[in-house]
Amino acid sequence: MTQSTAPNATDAVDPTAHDSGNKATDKFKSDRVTADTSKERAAAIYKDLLAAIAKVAHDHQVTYDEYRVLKQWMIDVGEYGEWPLWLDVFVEHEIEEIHYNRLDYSGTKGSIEGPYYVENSPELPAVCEMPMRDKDREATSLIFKGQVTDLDGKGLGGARVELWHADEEGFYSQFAPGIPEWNLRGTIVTDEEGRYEITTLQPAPYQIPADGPTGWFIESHGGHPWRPAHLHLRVTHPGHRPITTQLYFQGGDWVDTDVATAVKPELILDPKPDAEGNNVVEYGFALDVSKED
Ligand code: MBD
Ligand code: FE
Repeated sequence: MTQSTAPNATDAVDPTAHDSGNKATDKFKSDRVTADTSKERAAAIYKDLLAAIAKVAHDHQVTYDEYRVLKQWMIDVGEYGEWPLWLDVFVEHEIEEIHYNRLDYSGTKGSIEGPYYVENSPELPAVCEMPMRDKDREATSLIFKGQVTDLDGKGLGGARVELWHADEEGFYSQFAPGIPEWNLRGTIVTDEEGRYEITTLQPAPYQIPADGPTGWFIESHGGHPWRPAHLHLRVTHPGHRPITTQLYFQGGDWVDTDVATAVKPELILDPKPDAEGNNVVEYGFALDVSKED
């Protein structure tokens, strides 16, 4: 594997699956996770998981060659650091749905976090422009405005709207080389009425890296590697339940066939051009109150 290293932060270097995968894995590992699962529950999950695997192997009469290919592929996913990518694309949507149903959650719909969230992005005022490069300004601007409220529609001042998304080439800062650290990442703090007006760029669809094991997996069964263009958001306010979600664009490519199965009809924006040719859209977030899990 040849590793490209960016000589300086402004050089454009093509990202590799190996590079972005390992960055996502390093980020995930930096925060050692735990769950308070009982031994009984762990045993029940483990038993059903192995039974599901055994059933698939049996139903399809999986051969030794196929078993060895699976083993090699799982080793490759680890070596390319692509477990965060593969899991978030193919499994997280189910966990997300369980999460919201279990909590009996009202308010704006959630969606998956994906592998590219980074906490503590720079704070920005309620009316702001996202950190971006000159080349990002050549893309169509997106003016995204709205209000964070509680379930009764009361504005929540000081709410934090964390926004992160890919650039026009589909690349995320901190996971592709040659992009400034906080490009297209920010934490917008709402005004006293909970409002915000954010100028950013219209993101592009995202293609799963083709040159790594997640790409090979998709290719092996004739799937497509695309996610529709999307904005990632995490909206928080003290005393309210945080929400992690994504927003999509009406009529955009792959909206109906997201490889990550993370589109919901309530999360589709329909921006309209203003006199200057910027796309403008209003979308608000309603937060439920905090309940015990
Ligand atoms: C993404 O940008 C993303 O949002 C998800 C869920 C998976 C891979 C890339
Ligand atoms: Fe994404």
